[in-house]
This record gives sequence, C-alpha cells and structure tokens, in this order.
Amino acid sequence: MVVAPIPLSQLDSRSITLSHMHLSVSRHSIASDWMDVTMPQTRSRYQLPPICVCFIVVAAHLVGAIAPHIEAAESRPNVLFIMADDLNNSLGCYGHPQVKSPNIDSLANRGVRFERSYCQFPLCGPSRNSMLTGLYPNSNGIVQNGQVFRQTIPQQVSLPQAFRRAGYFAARIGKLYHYNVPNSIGTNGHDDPGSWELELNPAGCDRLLEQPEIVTLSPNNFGGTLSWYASPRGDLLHTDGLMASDAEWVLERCARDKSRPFFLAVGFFRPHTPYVSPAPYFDGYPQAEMPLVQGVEEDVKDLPADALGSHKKEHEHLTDELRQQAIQAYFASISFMDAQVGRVLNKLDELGLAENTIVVFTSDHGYHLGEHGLWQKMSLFEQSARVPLIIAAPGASKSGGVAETPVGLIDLYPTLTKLCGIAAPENVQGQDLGPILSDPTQVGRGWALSQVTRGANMKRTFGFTLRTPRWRYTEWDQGNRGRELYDHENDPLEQTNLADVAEHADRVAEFSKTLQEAVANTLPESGEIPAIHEGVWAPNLTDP
Ligand SMILES: [Ca+2]
Ligand SMILES: [Ca+2]
Repeated sequence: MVVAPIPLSQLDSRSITLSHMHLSVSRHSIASDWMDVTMPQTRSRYQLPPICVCFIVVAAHLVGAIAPHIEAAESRPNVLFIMADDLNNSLGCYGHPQVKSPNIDSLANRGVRFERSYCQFPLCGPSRNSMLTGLYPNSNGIVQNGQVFRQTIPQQVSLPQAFRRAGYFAARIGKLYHYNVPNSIGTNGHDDPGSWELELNPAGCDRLLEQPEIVTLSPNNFGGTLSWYASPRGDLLHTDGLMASDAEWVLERCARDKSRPFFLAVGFFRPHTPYVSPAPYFDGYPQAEMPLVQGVEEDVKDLPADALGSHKKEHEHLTDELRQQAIQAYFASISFMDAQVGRVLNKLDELGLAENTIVVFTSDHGYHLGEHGLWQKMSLFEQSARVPLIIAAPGASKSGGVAETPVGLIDLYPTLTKLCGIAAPENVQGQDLGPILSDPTQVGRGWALSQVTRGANMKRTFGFTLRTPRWRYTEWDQGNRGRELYDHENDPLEQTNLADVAEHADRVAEFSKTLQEAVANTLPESGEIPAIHEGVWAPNLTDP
C-alpha cells in the first residue's frame, strides 16, 4: 500500500509537536558556539530530508488515529532500551578488574544480569536486525551491513513497531539499526522509519571537528580500523553526551504527558571506533597497565583458518605500545559511555518514571582486544559473540539477580512484548526471559546460537556456534571447513580446541546433531534465507 503524505493543513497537534521535536537536532548543532567552524557538508546533514518529514507526519497521524482505542498508559510499563555499540563484557559488573562502569553496575544491582548472553551475528547490522525483528539472520536475510529487513521481509513488524501499534510512543536516539560509524552519525543511517515516531540524530565534536586529530592504523579510515583520540572537549559536546541530553529532554516530555506509555531506545555510539572520548576518561587507564594477550602464536596452531577469518592485515603492524594505546582508549570510551547511561538513568529516577519503566542495557556484539591475535568483531569466539545484558523490570525481575543460563539478543522481542502485554508476531524465534527474570536459576532454552559469514557472494559460507553453560561447539561450513570445541569449565579463554581429541568424539557427534537441528530451526517455513530485493525499503505503517 502506498501511503500518501498528509497535507500540512490536516496535521494534528501531535504532528506539529513531533516536527518541533525533530528540530531539536539542529538545536544542538547550530546553537553551540563550537559550531562556528564552517563545515557546510556536515551541516547540511541537519536539513531534515522531505521523505523523513513524510514518515514522521504519516506515523504521527496513524498513531494518533489508534491512540483513543488503547488502554490508559499508567497500567502498562514504559521501556527504556539502552544499547552500546561494539561493547564487550569489559564492565565492572561482569568482573572486569580495571574498567570503571559504576552506572551500568548500579543498573545490574536493580535488575537481572545475564552472565551468558550472546548476539546472533557478531556484526552491527545483522545483529541489530535480528534483535529488532525477533528473527535469526537466516530468517530475516540480513547477514551483512548496510541492509535493513524491509529489503527482505518488509511486512515483519519490528520490536519498536509492535509497541507503536499497541499505542506506545516509540522514539529512537542514535544507533538502533545499522549506521556507518562515524560517517553516518548525525543521519538516520540504515534506519527503519516505520519503527519510530520520533528520531533524533545528534552529531558532536567527535564527528564534526575532531576527525583530523584521530590516530588511525589506516589513513582516513576511522570506523573499520583501530583509531582513537583523547578529546580536550567535555562530555556534553560529544555525540553520546548530546544523545544523553536528548534522552533527558524526551523523558521530561514523557513525564509531563503520561497519556501514552513510551518505548525510548537510546543507541550510544561508543565504544565503537574511533574510540574518542574526553581526555579525563583516559586518565583512569594508565597505558602501561593495559592488558596484553600473550601466547597467540601457540594458541592459533589448533584453529581452522575460518576461526581466524576476521583477522586484518593491518593488525600485524601493531606494536605492544599501540595495542596498549588502543585498549586504553577503548576502556576510556566505555567509561565515558557509562557516564552518559548514568545521566539517562538519573533523569528517569528524578522524574519518578523508574518505578514503571523496564530498563534494558545491552550491546550489539562483543569485541576482541587481541585474543587469538584478533581485534574487533566477526569471530565466533566468546569475546566476539558474548554481550552484556541487563534487564531491570520493576516488580518482574529479581534485584541483583544473576542468570547463568545462555540466552540471546533474539530473546528480547518476546520478553519485552510479554512484559508489556503486547502481542508479538507468531514467527518470532526467541524465548520469553520472563521466568528467568523472576527466578534467575531457571534454565529456559539452555543454549545460544550465533553465526557469521566467511567469504562473499558465490563463495560465501557460514560458521555456526552453539554455547551451552559449559561448552562452546563451532562448525565452519557444516564441519567441512573445520570444527572447534571448548570446555569453559577448564578453559574460559578458549585456548585448547578439543574437536579433534579422540576422547571427545562422542561429544562432538552429539553437539553436531544439536547444532544442525538448531540451525535448521533458524530458517523460515520456506527453508530458504530470504533474498534482498534492492530498492524495497519502505516503512510498514499499516496493518499487513
Ligand atoms: Ca556494533
Ligand atoms: Ca588454541
């Protein structure tokens, strides 16, 4: 169905308010005195594209039309969905000995911390599309960046869209779907407009001013390579700082008008490269004390080539000094992001919204800092597949609870909809974590599945990995390109591949069967991974 733009004369007051809210994007960028620098190209990003105005207006109109039929807001909880980008489990509450993350730690004390949570694909776009559609990448067809599920399964109702359709006010600040970081900061990135009623895309000094100062392993490349900078500018001028300010601003308005519950998604950009954060955050991490991985040469001897397929040539030029600089900057970015999370959570408390708001904190995938000689993402090792996950659901989660059972980001869709009494599409593939939230000893599904690609186009193959409480079992191209088995009870760093050890042969055979059954269940009814239809990228604003 083609949705025509609504004439300005027919806009209701809600639409006007939303248009005004969108202008807040330029409020940050133009009013600040440090923006006196002439940057015509970047500044033009703040002109809201006409098509975007159309989406907002149509969205507001449709939500306005259904709003009178929904129950009163007070009876349903709000959702504050906070994400970090490329954050592994280097957090105080996950036992990291050096990283300071007091705000995320304090959220963990209020809710349940999932000790073994895994992304379904260790790359921004596929992971986020999976989480937000409630489908494994094999069912939504998104296995690379720069694509959105509207190009494959346009009728799927996204997680925030399900909330919108139930009458919630759904807003996005920053990165929820994929963005090309840092170049797309300040734009909608590869967003799905049908998911939100309001989108705010601030861009700070890290994006607009400081790129020439950034140290990078690959000239003029800041996002896909290791890059860092200790900024002399304060929190409030950085993109993530502006995002926290925007979140405070939205929450203030939500607190004033409680006629509808809200689903506010805040997607911070740090600690994604470039690791830019205010200089004082670097001080907490003396360079010489940054941990260096040892014994890589010996470790990689028992690995199939695909296990190391994410290795980049440029990382071979890293010296220990550069490694420690990169890790220092990564940790500083985490503490900076944590401080912004704290601002948002404090505002929620201050406004009296915390008691009726479910708070989720997670990341789209983990991150290597030299383990097995790898950096960044796209591996199926623990550091790349594992993500932090904290859910604080007032009245529904055990405060300070720790769940040991493996879970996945795929589980967030059915969990959040169930907690809020909203219908989820029948095809969502995750489990409801509700029982684990109230009793963290519950086992649930008991395993998590992640996948990644190797090669491209006709030569593309998949690797799949299954994580149980004790074991990780991985198959590359159904075992044709190698297998790995790790015993986390004795080998938490996945140093010893047991897949070819005779005494584990029965275990490997059993895991292989379980893995292949699990993989078969990730496919849609057709049995085929949905194909990309170029150009199909329209919001689903009406009932299918
Ligand atoms: Ca990411
Ligand atoms: Ca090894």
